[in-house]
Amino acid sequence: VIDLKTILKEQIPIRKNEIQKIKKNYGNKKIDEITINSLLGGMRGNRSMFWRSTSLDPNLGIKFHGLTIEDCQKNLPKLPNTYGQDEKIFLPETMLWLLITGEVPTVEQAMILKVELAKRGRKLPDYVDKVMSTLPKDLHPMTQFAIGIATLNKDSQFRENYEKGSIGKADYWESTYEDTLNLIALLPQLAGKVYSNSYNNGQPLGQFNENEDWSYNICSLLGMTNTSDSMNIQNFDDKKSQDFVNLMRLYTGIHVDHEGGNVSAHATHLVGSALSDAYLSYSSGIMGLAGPLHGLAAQEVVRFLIAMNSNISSPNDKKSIKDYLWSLLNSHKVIPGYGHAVLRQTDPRWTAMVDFAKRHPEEFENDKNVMLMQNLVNIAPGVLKEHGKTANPYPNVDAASGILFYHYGVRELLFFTVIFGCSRALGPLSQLVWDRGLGLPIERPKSLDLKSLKEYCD
Ligand code: FCX
Repeated sequence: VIDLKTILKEQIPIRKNEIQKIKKNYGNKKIDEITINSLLGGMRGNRSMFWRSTSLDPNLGIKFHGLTIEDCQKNLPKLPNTYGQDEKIFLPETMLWLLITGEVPTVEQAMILKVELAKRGRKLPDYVDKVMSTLPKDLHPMTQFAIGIATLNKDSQFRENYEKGSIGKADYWESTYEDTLNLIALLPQLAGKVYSNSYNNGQPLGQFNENEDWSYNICSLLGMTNTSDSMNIQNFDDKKSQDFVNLMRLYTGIHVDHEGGNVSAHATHLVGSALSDAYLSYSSGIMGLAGPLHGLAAQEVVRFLIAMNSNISSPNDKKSIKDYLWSLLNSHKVIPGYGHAVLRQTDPRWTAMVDFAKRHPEEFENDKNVMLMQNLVNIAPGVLKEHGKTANPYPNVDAASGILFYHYGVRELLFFTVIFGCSRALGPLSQLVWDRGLGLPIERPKSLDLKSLKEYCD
C-alpha cells in the first residue's frame, strides 16, 4: 500500500510543473479588479490568492477538492475496529488524506495515516508540557493553545534543516510535511493540556490511547469517554460516550477548511510564506481564530440561546421568539449564527450538525436549548428578510455546533474555539505543505498611503 509521503513525492513535481506552465503562459491574465473598496473593505470577495484544497460555493457551501460534505460522508472510507463508528460520520484522518492528496483514500491508506498520527501523538514533549504548566489557568484557552503550538517550534525539522543549510527549495515540503503531521498528531494532547490547566488544576483528565483515532483521543484527553482512558467527568454510559466521540468526529471533520481567505487559513499561509515553520505558521492562525469575528461565534450562539430561553415562555412559542429577535435587531445587535460573508444559502455544515441531533432524538428531546436552536431556523430567516439588511438570512454552522457540545457537558464556552482550532489545522497545514512544494513565494501585497490613495480620487 502506498503511503502519503510517497504519493506526495510523485504528485508535487507534476503539479509544480503544471503551475509553472500556467504562470508562464497566462501570468498576465486579469482575474479581478482591486478598487478603493477592496483596500478599505478587507479585500472582501477579491480573488487574490491560490488555495488548492477547498472552494466555497455561496449556494452549495464548502467543497473539498470538489466533494461536498454529503459526498464525503458517502465516499470517505469507514475504518475497521473504530470505536462506536457511525456509518454517516467520516474520521478526520480520511479527510486529511483527501486534503493533502486530492484523492479519496482506500481503507488501507487511511489506516496507515490513522496509525501514523496515533504514533506521533503519543506524548507531548516535556519542554512543552512544562511551558504550558506555568501558564496562568485563567489565561484565555486560545492563548495557551497558541503558546503550546509555537513552543513545538523547538523540534521543527524544517527550521533545523533550513538553519543547517541542508535542504534546498525543492526539499522544503518534506520537512514541512513531517512538522505538519507531528503538529496535527499532538493537537489532542495540546487541547487536553489546555483544558486540564484551565479547568482541572492541571490534573490530567484522560490518557492517550494509541489504538484509537484522533477524535477519540481529543475526547479521552478531555475526560469525555466512558473507557479506562479517561476520568469520564460527565458520567457517560457507553452509548453516550460513543455519541460524543461521533459528535467530535463530525465537528472536527467538517471544520478542517473553508477556503483560503478566512483569517485562520490566510494567516497560516501568509506567515508560512516567509518560511516560518508549520508550528509558527499555525500558531498565528490560532491567534486569528481567537478573534471575536472569526472563531468565537459558536460560544456567542450558546449565550444567545440560553439568554433567549430565559426570556421566552417556551422554545416552541413562535411569537415570543419573534419578538425577542426583533428586540435584538432594534437594539442594533446581530442574531448570532445567522448570515455569512460568502455563503448565500444555509451552511451545509449547519445541516450536518442538525442532522446529528435529528438522528439522536431521545438524546435531545428534553434539551430546551437544542429545541430552540431547531425552531429558530423556521423563524430567524423570515425576520432577517423582513429586516432587510443581511445578504444571507440563513444559519451558519455556529448556529448549531456549540449548543450540541454544551448539551454533552462541555460548559466552558471559551474552550469551544480550541476544539475548532484542532480541526482547522488540517486544511491550512495541508496547504502549507503544498505552498512549499509548489515553491510559492513570500506574500507581499502593495500598500498605499493616504496621499497615494487620494490620487485615485479624481
Ligand atoms: N443579524 C443581524 N444583522 C446581520 C446579520 C445577523 N445575523 N448578519 C449580517 N447582518 C447585517 C450586517 O451587520 C450588516 O449591517 P450593517 O450594514 O449595519 O453593518 C448587513 O447585515 C450586511 O451584512 P452582510 O454583508 O450580510 O454580512 P457580512 O459579510 O458583513 O458579515 C457575518 C458576515 C457572519 C459577520 C454576519 O452575518 C454576522 O455578524 N453574523 C452574526 C455573527 C455570526 O454568526 N458569525 C459567524 C461567522 C461565520 F459563520 C464564520 O466566520 O464562519
